[in-house]
Amino acid sequence: SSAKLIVDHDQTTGVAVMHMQSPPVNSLSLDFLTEICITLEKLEMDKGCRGLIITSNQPKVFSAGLDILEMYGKSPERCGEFWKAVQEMWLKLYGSNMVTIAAINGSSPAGGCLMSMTCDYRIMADNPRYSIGLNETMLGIVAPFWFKETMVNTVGHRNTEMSLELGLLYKPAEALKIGLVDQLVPEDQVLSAATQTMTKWLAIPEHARQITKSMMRKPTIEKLCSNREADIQNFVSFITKESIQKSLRMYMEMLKQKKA
Ligand code: CO8
Repeated sequence: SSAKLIVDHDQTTGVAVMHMQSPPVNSLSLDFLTEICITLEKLEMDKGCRGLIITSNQPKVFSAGLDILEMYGKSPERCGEFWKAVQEMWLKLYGSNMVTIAAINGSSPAGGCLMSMTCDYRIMADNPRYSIGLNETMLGIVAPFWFKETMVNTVGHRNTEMSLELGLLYKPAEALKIGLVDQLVPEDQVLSAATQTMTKWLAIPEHARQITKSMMRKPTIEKLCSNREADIQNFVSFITKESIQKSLRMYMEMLKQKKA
């Protein structure tokens, strides 16, 4: 593994832990997405890997979501390439045959929340400073249909409608209440809890579990697979609009001010 991803693959248990460490906040740039996809592909092909835990090595943040700088001031070609990589990561994670568990040890907005929702199970650090959700509307952008459907599949239609319209970021306790995460544990126990849960999931007859997972997720996956090019075109024409570029600029300025 290279610098931005540390993968610990325990050959005896068949469980790999993927630690994201792309400073400062694990934002998903084209490079980072590509690296994640290559790693996922390798693990998926490896018969000795049956479970994957995703976590962060960055303090306080699981992932800040898509790298906003990849969507700002970039050429349409570059935006298209970026979006294709976002699709690719989602397809690999949502369609994985492995048991996938998100060990959410920090904030997880937007793309970070999407990544978490592709997993079979989510464990979050019980720290009220952290939040998780699809906050796209707060940036003046619209979560694509497959983000929306991943959330509907996780927390139901009503919770998704309210979340997306208001761009809500939930504290851990609220996220647990609506089922956006499955379990809260003290911060220092996120990884050990994920390992424990993994053992339970890996005890289920594997083939039956995989077919069941595929049955649950197939309609959403197929919808993107049969519309990939149109979805890319849609993203590119939306994100390159002057008004949307302006919204992103304002949002980035707001992030900087919050810091000062
Ligand atoms: N992309 C790029 N840079 C980022 C991002 C990001 N997503 N998030 C943070 N940064 C930068 C900050 O600007 C800051 O930069 P600098 O050091 O140069 O000032 C640095 O990372 C550190 O950030 P903070 O100081 O804010 O760090 P904190 O630990 O205080 O907070 C948070 C961490 C909570 C993650 C906070 O940074 C945050 O809220 N970030 C914004 C998260 C966000 O809103 N992401 C949304 C991205 S959009 C997305 O994922 C889906 C888009 C779907 C597109 C659909 C269009 C059709």
